[in-house]
Amino acid sequence: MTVPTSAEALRGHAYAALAGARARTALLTDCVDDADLTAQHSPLMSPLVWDLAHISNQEEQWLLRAVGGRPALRPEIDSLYDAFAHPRATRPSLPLLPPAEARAYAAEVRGRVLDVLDSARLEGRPLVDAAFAFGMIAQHEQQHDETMLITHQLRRGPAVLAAPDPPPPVEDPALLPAEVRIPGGAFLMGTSHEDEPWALDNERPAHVRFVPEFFIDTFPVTNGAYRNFVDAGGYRDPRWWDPRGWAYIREHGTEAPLFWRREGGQWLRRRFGVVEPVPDDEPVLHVSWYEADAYARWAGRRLPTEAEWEKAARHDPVTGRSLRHPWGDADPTPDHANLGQRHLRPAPVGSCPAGRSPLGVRQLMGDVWEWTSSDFLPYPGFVAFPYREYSEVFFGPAHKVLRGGSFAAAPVACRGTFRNWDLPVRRQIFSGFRTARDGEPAHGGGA
Ligand code: AVJ
Ligand code: FE
Repeated sequence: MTVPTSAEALRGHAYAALAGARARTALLTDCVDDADLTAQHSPLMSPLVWDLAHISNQEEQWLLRAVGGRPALRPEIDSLYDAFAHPRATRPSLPLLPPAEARAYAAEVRGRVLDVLDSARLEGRPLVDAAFAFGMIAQHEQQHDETMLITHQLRRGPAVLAAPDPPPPVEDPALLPAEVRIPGGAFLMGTSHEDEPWALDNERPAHVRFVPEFFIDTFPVTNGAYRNFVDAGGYRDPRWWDPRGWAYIREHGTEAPLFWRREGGQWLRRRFGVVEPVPDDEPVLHVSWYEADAYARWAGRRLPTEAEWEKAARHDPVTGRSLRHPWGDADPTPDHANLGQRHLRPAPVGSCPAGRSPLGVRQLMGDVWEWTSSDFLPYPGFVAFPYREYSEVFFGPAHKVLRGGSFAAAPVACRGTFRNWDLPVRRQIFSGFRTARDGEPAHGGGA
């Protein structure tokens, strides 16, 4: 989102971002009872009550203690909510704050944080630094809200969340080219705090990248297209798979995206407590990097690199500028992208044509996080900020980059430069992908 520069506007902006995150946290935690909040719905996830107090503990550490210079409110619980001290699977056995206490703690921290935000102390510090901390914490809460929505999807039992379906598609994908040519050349990748005051450390610094000509899918890969891969025996043919992915699907008996099952010749899926036929025209959801990579190979294509994805999303060939979002510099509206948990599913392909990139690539933001072929690595000149554990400790070949944001990603935590990452086996996340291919090789001599 566009971050204003005057102190007063900045204060209002930070206030709105914090309030928006808290409204969503309440939505996700008020709809279930205490037993549900403290239960572990999957060993991949924390109990919801852990996320709830972790959000506020981070807020206390950064906004009350670091920015506000206030004394610690509850230093004794810091280690309980340290994500590095306790793997998710072990969190239910910790002496966590019970739901009522976690909520009281959250309210207490927030009250004092708003006091810090109002107070003169903010003025005395470099505005961008202090403002960044508020933006970072609002984004952190929204990221955990997406994590909690994943927990809801893994939770068994009747539906507790509801949202209207996205409107029908505007464009007919069959009338558009299936892929878009991205011309070879340099573009500016990443961003700076001058252009994007709330950019996280891994998005910085902006730097020039040369990207050779390539072609990229106009839309994310749909369920219908992915089903052809499944029905063609794609999960039984090692030719398509990275050997580590092949070993993993053999070991786990994987034969379709997570939450899919075949019944009477039809593919059904479970989505937030409801079982429904898999809709053909929706971007495929809940696939691992290995599944995305195997589909691409089967289709005679490959995943885009992270630089290719960002160039397809941000490069304006007329001005040579890199835009904040595919559609330009304006904050997202519902016409641009399916973001922010307004719907509990990706929008069908052909939705949100106003959100297309200058080169004509559709639905890059929102709907599904898109796997790229790239490892999560620092940009040249990277500096960890404000703490190594946000990005730096995850750099390396173990994690693959996802781009674009899902239907569950909040606008405040989503932009053309935003980088997400996960292990290549993970598929409980709201992940999909699109494919790419190399451009024509440059010809020597003549022409
Ligand atoms: C950026 C989504 C990979 O959830 O692990 C939350 C965000 N970092 N708390 C994650 C995050 C610290 C992170 N991802
Ligand atoms: Fe966190």
